[in-house]
Amino acid sequence: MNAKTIEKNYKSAKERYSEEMGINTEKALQIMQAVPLSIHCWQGDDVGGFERPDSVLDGGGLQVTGNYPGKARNPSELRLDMEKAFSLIPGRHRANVHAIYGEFGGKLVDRDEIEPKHFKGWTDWAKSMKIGLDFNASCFSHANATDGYTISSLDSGIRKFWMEHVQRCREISAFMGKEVGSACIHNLWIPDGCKDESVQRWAYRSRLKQSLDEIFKKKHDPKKMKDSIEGKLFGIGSEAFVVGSNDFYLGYAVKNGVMPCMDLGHYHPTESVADKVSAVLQFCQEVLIHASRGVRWDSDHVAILSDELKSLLDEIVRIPALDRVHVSLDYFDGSMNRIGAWAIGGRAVRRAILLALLEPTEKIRRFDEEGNSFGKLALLEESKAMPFGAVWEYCCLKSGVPSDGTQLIKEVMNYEARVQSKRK
Ligand SMILES: [Mn+2]
Repeated sequence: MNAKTIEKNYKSAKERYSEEMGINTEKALQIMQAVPLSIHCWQGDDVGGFERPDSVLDGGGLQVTGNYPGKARNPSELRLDMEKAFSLIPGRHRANVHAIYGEFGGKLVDRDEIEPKHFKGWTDWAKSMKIGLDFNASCFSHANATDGYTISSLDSGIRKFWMEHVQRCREISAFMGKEVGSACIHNLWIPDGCKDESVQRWAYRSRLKQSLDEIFKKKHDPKKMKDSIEGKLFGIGSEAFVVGSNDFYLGYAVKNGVMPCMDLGHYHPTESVADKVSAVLQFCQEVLIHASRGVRWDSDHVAILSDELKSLLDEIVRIPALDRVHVSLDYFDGSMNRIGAWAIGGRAVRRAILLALLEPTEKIRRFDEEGNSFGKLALLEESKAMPFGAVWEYCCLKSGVPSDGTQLIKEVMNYEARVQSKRK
């Protein structure tokens, strides 16, 4: 669509939102674009990382499916691809990095040996891009994780190895936050659990608690880094028992003042993360959201504008808690163009935020308080037919990102032909 039509459509949409819903679209766009969205680096190379030249996942709870050509093979390709993805999503971005993405100069630096200097490439890049960074310990795809346990392991040597890794990752996070001038969120997810019945749930969980206590003993300046912990229902190889369950981490988070991380794929399929936000924020100052999409299970499909994502952002905006909820993408799909996968997920989150901000919440609330259930439901329904698309397209136009599907697909396919297809 041409710029003139987009401007014209926006003008009429703006008037309708203002007159019928009492909503200022300019203000909504301003707020939506200011919300930082953390883009995960691991979509770009199927969670391969740069530890070894032949980096492939070797178990430990993660499975990436698909073998679409053109994945990033080194740090400069990955960052170039991320820059391309950023250019397709409106708003303020951050980059989310896993520990296996350090730059080790061709040497094997084990997980318990990594240092801030291995991530200088990322901080230099983030500074040049004027974006924030987030970070994650990588407690998987390693010889010390093959039996399925890391910091809750029975083996004290294994526990020590992974605790050292996580502590170093927290140091690196503080370094990143200091370098880029924005607090880095360090998220901890561990695969610990087992395939079949466990008679040792208590022992594993009490070891996990001890390990976390040890890890979090060292306090970091919250202006430089913040901690989050991510629970899960089950994973591949941990179908029967996951040590770090939702209940475990929520309890730990509340008691110890760390952030819980809620991943849209980490709950029972009928459980709603949207419903959890207003509960968890009564007791936790901040939460981290991992925008993913489970298809029947935690399958890490590309986030789309699903009812689940939409109602989650509705809730966050209604509270209002956009300043207490951090949102990151977290999925990996190797079956399609990887930049396209980033763009779809990032645009979906942005759209969900914008849709939430365009909801006439105050009017709906008034009906609710007057006991007019019909009015409440009618306005919720009718607001779905408002010209949201015109506001979105205008936002994309003004941000210099593709405003429609034709343009988006063309951009991605051109980059694939020009850059990704040359990677053999
Ligand atoms: Mn996650």
